[in-house]
Amino acid sequence: MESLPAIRSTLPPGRRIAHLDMDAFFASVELLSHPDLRGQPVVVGGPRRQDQPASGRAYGRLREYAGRGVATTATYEARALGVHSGMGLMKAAALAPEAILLPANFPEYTRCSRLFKAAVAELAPTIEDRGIDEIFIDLTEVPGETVVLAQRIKDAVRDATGLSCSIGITPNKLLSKIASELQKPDGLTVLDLADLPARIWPLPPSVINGVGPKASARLETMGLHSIGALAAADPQALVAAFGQSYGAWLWEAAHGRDERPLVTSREVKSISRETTFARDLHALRDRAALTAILLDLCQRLGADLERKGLLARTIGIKLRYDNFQTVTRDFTLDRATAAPGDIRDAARACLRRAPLDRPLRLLGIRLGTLVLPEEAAGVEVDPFGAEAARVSGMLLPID
Ligand code: TTP
Ligand code: MG
Ligand code: MG
Repeated sequence: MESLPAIRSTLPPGRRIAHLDMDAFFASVELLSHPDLRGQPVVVGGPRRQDQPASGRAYGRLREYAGRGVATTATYEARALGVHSGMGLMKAAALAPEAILLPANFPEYTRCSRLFKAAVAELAPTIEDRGIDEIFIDLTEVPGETVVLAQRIKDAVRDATGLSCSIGITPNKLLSKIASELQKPDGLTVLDLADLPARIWPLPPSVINGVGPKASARLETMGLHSIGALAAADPQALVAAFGQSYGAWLWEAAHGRDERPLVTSREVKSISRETTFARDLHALRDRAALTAILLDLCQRLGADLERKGLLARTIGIKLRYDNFQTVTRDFTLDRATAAPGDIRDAARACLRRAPLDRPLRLLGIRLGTLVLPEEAAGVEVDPFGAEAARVSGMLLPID
């Protein structure tokens, strides 16, 4: 073991933030079960698995595809032919007719996603989940030299999944997100602010997360084709063109400044309260009594959240029937809340999805996906990370 002072002396001043992104994620997962396709152009997308021809048939070629499906992703061999995520498969077929087309298998991608995140968490526990194939990792307090540590993380991901990833490490999330792309696939890029002029400024503004096609086009018309040009621009001109907040942010971003903390999941995973009734209650006949109990639970949970300074996004109910069978239902809101009224509405939505024909002995409410208010406010839009509002339910054995 290294001694603590030695470790400390290897830590650079400021933060050390990693962004890890899996390489050609869906396609790479497919290659794990189709190793014979390694080295070939492979595209994932199109028809659902159950609509595929019976097994035993050779893989489908892109040229045989007819339809309106799009590519979710493609191997780097297919990308070399011009195919990319989001491209219509007919267009992709024109570029890469001999490429193999595989249908998406989301459960398997989710399984691999959990595996790689768990492997990283063993080495560095402060992680922000950014979607199915990427995370930020705060390495500031993790002992070890940066490159050695990054390599250890890459090895752990490969051991856990058989997959490669790319990592960028810089003082903040903004730069790390850019850096992880710089040497894909299987990349490892460490940058500090002194590297900005050589490594970041030549890049187009569109590589900054938050600069979309519209802002990019506007910057083009202003003659600002690179991040360096943006950094050298008059910040007042940016504010005039983009408004105070976005204009100022653009200029700060071009200078590599970003103080945002990682948004990690909370230690407290859930808060719940439940009431066992004095006598069994029936959903219809005892509606008033049940409503009063429900409102009381919501009030108390609202107070629990307030005391802990947290907001909840997932609201679940638990019902136990007279035969001791237990049922749960949950509902994930698209924004976090601590308001008893929101909790009540979500709990009611859950109740409508539960069987209510037997007498009940217990009602419980559980709050999950707990966040701090500043995290809820700073939620960024990420189509692959965003958990869509969902309703789920399952039947539990007697507990
Ligand atoms: P990305 O990380 O954007 O792409 P990637 O992992 O395929 O390739 P790279 O090596 O450049 O990181 O997205 C992760 C997965 O999300 C991707 O494998 C498939 C899915 N995805 C879509 O379904 N549609 C899309 O438009 C994009 C961009 C990704
Ligand atoms: Mg990826
Ligand atoms: Mg990604």
